[in-house]
Amino acid sequence: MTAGGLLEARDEAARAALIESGRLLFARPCRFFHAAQRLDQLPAPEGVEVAFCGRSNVGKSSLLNALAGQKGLARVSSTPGRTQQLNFFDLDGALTLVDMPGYGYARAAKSVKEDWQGLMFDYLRGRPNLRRVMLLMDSRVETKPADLAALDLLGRAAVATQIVLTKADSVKPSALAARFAGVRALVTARAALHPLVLVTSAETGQGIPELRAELAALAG
Ligand SMILES: Nc1nc2c(ncn2[C@@H]2O[C@H](COP(=O)(O)OP(=O)(O)O)[C@@H](O)[C@H]2O)c(=O)[nH]1
Ligand SMILES: [Mg+2]
Repeated sequence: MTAGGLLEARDEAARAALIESGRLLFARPCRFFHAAQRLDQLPAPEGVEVAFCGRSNVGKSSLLNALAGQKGLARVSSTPGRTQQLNFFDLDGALTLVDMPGYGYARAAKSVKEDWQGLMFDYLRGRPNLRRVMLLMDSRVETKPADLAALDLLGRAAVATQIVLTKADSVKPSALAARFAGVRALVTARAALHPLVLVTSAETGQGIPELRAELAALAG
């Protein structure tokens, strides 16, 4: 197995091998196993953990369902901003996926502080097995102050962060290209961000094999 992610794949064969290991990993059963509303409720920090975050309604639950190939795994809701808990999913003992509460719903940047100040920041800063946070951004929506505030907070927590664009199917190719360029500029400006920006759609499956491959590289 390739040690690094897709960016480190030396050639087409290495890339194909990584994509295949991602496919195999996510062919294994995935199940919800824990919810935490307080720090003392976190499960034991065992195995590799990757957390997913983003603004409410960004498509986080849909993306988790698409990754696992299970429609009802994470709840998909059109009424955002409800749960303030961390939901833990076990991918057959190989990887733990964490669904974080959405931030920034109808309340500008300071809501990141309010929503995330306690449990979220403590979790991000103190979780020894948290290997990466995938920060999701909507292809249809420009980068919001809440996203920048979340990136600041992730930086302060010193968590490796990678940006994933969602709902790529919902914009024209020209708009998608512009959004991608904007996010790339953001990544270039923030050295701590992973250089590879993934473009995904839970509707069409675009980018899902690549995201699985990135996660497979982390799971090792
Ligand atoms: N067109 C399109 N809509 C999506 C996609 N992913 C999610 N959505 C829609 O966006 C809304 C919010 O999705 P959800 O997964 O609940 O977002 P969450 O709040 O971040 O968990 C729902 O109405 C979804 O159907 C996608 O890839 N393409
Ligand atoms: Mg959700």
